[in-house]
Amino acid sequence: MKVGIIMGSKSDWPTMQHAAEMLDLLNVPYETKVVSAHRTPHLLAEYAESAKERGLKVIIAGAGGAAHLPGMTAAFTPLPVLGVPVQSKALSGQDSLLSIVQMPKGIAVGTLAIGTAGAANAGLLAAQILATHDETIMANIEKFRTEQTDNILNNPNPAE
Ligand code: RP5
Repeated sequence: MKVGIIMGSKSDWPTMQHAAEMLDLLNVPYETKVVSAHRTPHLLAEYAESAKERGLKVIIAGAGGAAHLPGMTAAFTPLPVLGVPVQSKALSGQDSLLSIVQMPKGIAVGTLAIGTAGAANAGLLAAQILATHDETIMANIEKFRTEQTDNILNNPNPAE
């Protein structure tokens, strides 16, 4: 597996499945797992500390509310970590976003948009990181981008 997709709860899956779907589309192998910074802190440490040795290249971490999972994962691994703020019920994901984005200098998390767009783009960005050293994935990304552009250019009428 090249990408690890982790999330704080099963309830995050409807959001995080969009990261998995993007990786499926681009033919990038990944694994998925529930790992909670607060409810399973030892599992988080074990997962992040072993990720590089297990061959993962990028980790996507999604969480909502007091969303410490991406930052704590980044603290335990030198791999790039992409954080997805899950849209919370109480504060619509503003809490998740601010929890993930305001990392202290020295430990980096690449923070995506709140919700499903952020999850899909996390999958895309993970593939783009891998594509710097993988021509097959690069070709898949370029095909995806061309099709996306052509789809708009070939369907310009919004009322149709
Ligand atoms: C976070 O708390 C999870 O990432 C999830 O977004 C949120 C709510 O979790 P559940 O109470 O639905 O399990 O840790």
